Amino acid sequence: METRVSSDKKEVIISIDRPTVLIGERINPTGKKKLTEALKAGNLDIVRSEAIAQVEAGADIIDVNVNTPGVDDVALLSQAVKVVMDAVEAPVCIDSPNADALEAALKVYKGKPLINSVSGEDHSLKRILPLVKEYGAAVIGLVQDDEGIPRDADRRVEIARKIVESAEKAGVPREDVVIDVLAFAIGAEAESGKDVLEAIRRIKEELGVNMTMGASNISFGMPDRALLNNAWVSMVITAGATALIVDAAKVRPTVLSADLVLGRDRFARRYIESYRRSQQAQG
Ligand code: THG
Repeated sequence: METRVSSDKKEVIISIDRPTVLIGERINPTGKKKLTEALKAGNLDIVRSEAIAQVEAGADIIDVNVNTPGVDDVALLSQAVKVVMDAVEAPVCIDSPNADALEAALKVYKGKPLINSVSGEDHSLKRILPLVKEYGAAVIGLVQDDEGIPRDADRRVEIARKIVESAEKAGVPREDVVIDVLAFAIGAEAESGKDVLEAIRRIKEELGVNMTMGASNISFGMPDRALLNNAWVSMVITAGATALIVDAAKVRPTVLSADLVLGRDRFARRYIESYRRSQQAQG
């Protein structure tokens, strides 16, 4: 199962037979005061510099989200996407809860983007899947439906199946759907980690699709978030996640280690290359 996304200069393939794909999460105003203020002022300098910094840190795809109160998402998201296309070769993950903003950005994008996201809710499937089809994109499918985010593995698998089947009915092949199993904060839902890992294993076996995950949701409210995020990243990769939404600078060494151990880094090429680069950086 290969999910292909691209810019006009570069293709990225998400597959269990290849290294884990990193989707850089940093162009997102959530919790970032400076970026929020800049976006409200229509200033996209940070968007440009964050795109470049994330690619340097090893991000393969750049998530672009400018959604915050006081910002006209429909106008600004496409501008931000253009800035990122201009700054880096990496493909873009177009991220908005607003379908009109997604559509405006799809119109200006050159290549095959990832759309973040559709959910299992009927209104979302109905609105987003035709866009995915029309623009020939790939899409992240969030396992939540009209009843919210499910608590157990069974419901997660069920909703993932509903999204994949709805996509196929809408003319979107299943390789263009990347399922996001959605983890809760471990501080709020102590049992959810196990359920999410089980859901990943079952979706891999029963549906065979690629899977992604926001790797830092798990650690909200806990001390030493980086420690938990890194442990979690190696577990979800082992279970079958193939693309992760992350701060690449903070988790890449763990991802490279997991890929190496799982036979997804032939001749340890990427692991050793990254080690050499970090040695050079230290002088
Ligand atoms: N699944 C999908 N999309 C997603 C998520 C997901 N998009 C949003 C989010 N989760 C992933 N992106 C982020 C962006 C920012 C942060 C975490 C995840 C974040 N911000 C810090 C904060 O809130 O405190 C500020 C960090 C900083 O300045 O360095 O942590 O799960 N499909």
